[in-house]
Amino acid sequence: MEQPVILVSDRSAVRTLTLNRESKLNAANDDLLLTLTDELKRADADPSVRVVVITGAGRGFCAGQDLGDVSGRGMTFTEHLNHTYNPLVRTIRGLSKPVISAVNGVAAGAGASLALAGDVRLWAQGASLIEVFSNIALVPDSGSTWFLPRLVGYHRAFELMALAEKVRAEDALRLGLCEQVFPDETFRDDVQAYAERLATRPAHALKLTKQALNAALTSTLDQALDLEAELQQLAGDHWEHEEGVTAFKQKRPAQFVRSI
Ligand code: LHQ
Repeated sequence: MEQPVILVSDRSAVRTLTLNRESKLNAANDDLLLTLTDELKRADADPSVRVVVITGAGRGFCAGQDLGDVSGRGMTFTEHLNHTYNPLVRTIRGLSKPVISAVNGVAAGAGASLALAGDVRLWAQGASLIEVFSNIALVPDSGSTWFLPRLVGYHRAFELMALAEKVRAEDALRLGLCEQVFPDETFRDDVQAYAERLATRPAHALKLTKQALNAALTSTLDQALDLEAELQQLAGDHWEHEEGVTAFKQKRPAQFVRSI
């Protein structure tokens, strides 16, 4: 029987979506990309899920487009990106819940974009990222040209893209491409523990925070101040805010998870 391209598992309000084409370092075909996008939307709509983790099976995170699966599809490059990768990246950034890119191994090409797209990026010690596109004379896509210069500046982004050099975990941490690096041996448990901690945070406030940050990346200060004022009203009117203030006054931890 054929293996599912995306494995779905739930533990303690954390949904883990595992790219599952291990023998090809989870290189992406259309099935994988469309299924991953669908699963993200399902996770967003499921009230039992508070955090989503995207990771890879085996030793790779994602080697980008499956180069054995690109010809004869009858789609132009533009159509292909608009049909598969672009909706996926938009879904990740637009999800109302935090998405963790749990980079367990090599992330190359569009896989590197996927590694950068999460709200939180957690890496295994042995993971690496390669803007590999120029090796096959393509332009970085799936958001890489947007994410990378915002993280490392124009010039370092250009160098990484032009030379397709491998960025290892300790450099990724230094450059701001990830938030945490965990040992390979304990990586999956460490990611789960991190995700469970994130899942205890106020979900509604984090949804609005994500909205504000995403908008601020392309807005003026004036626009950001206006949006903050608008979103703060929504946060302030929510029960999470009342609970946070009450817990503070009662000198106890706030309880932001309510049974559904
Ligand atoms: C692969 C792949 C792969 C198939 C490893 N495909 N099999 C968007 C729209 C339209 C068209 C084009 O592209 C895009 C966006 C993109 O993502 S373009 C970039 C596409 N990706 C690449 O060019 C990466 C190609 N792979 C590599 O450079 C290396 O495999 C990396 C650096 C990722 C890992 O190197 P190693 O750790 O040395 O592993 P390996 O090369 O031995 O790969 C292991 C296996 O995985 C091997 O198969 P085999 O049967 O020989 O064991 C590879 O053929 C297979 N594989 N990437 N993208």
